[in-house]
Amino acid sequence: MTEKTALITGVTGQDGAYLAEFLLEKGYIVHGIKRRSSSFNTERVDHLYRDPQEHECRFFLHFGDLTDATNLIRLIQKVQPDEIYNLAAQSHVQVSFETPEYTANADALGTLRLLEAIRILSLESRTRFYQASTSELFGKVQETPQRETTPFYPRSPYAAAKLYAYWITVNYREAYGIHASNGILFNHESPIRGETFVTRKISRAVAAISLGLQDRIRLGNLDAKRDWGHARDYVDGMWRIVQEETPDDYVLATGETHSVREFVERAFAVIDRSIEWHGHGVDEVGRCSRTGAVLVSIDPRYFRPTEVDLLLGDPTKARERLGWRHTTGFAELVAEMVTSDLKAMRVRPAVRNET
Ligand code: NDP
Ligand code: GDR
Repeated sequence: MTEKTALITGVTGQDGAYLAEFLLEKGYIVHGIKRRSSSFNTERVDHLYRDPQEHECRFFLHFGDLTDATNLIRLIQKVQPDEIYNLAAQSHVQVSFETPEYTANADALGTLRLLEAIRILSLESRTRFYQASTSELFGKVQETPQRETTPFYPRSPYAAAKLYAYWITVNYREAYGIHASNGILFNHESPIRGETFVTRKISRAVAAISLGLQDRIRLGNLDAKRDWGHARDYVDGMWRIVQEETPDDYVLATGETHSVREFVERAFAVIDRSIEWHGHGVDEVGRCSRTGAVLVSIDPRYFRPTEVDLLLGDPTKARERLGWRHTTGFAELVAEMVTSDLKAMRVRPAVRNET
């Protein structure tokens, strides 16, 4: 069998890093697109990097951006990928309310630019395409558990942009015969999750509080419920979707849901600390709880103009057709994230808690 070549957009993100590692282990040549940044932004993939001059080098990074069509066309022409995984996105829901136009440009039009590049370069029958679609498409609850046939109702500029990306992927599959598929992935986390998503914000706070670097955590909506899995499992699912003979759209989820409050409780249980919950408007002066419990305060800054209250996925189609199922459960995920942050923070103490 000839060696396959994959191109990953968003390779410097959580999923990009796990996927690059997964594909390299499978013997792929992996090309990733990274953005120019004024500070280092390749920390998650540095361990995979080799000097391109080295004989055995199979991992390559290129500068690029989803908002730059000429760059994408040139890169795809150069790499001639068998598979493109479009993971790049402005992926923060709350930030999308602040930067709606940019989010649409990168997340919606960026997807179109990649699909057009495939057409322009006449790669329709060679290059398979994976689109990182999201459970945020389901938004306002129409049905639970949510499955491939559940109607979409986006609740943020991010979700609206991803809705366009979802449908343009379906349309290019139907119109031009491109092997293009959507993975509708529910939340998935890991020790390398971005620090401003709620799970990692909590696991880092637990570590900082445990080491005496911080004495409280401020959060938004504690009642939101999410179907949280481990990113390692989900990149395996992405690959399985692309290997199917017929392109299609699949939900990847654990089939279990938990509230943000439950995540907090389980995370502090790892360090055996009790919690004192404070509603918003509580005095900010008396900071340490008299009981020695950890303070969790509600901060309206983290509320969203429109919220997604409940996500719970039904991964039956993926299980039956792809043989995919998650392997890491909720408790194990929380413990892994907290333990990893405790270890990291002992070496490099750090407190930063915006967004
Ligand atoms: P991250 O935010 O960790 O990574 C996003 C990646 O996209 C980063 O590499 C980022 O680069 C890159 N990026 C952002 N904007 C651009 C741009 N304009 N041009 C090129 N690259 C860009 O996200 P995740 O790894 O968590 O998610 C991967 C994908 O899956 C995203 O599309 C996300 O929306 C989607 N998704 C994620 C889920 C999850 O629970 N994690 C669930 C469902 C879908 P940089 O490092 O420079 O910021
Ligand atoms: P989400 O993830 O919006 O589901 O999108 P996030 O972790 O940001 O929020 C989950 C829930 O927690 C509530 N919340 C807070 N969220 C953040 N970030 N910070 C807080 O302090 C806080 N307090 C409470 C939120 O309101 C929300 O209900 C993620 C991203 O990875 C998307 O790219 C992806 O598409 C979806 O998951 C599936």
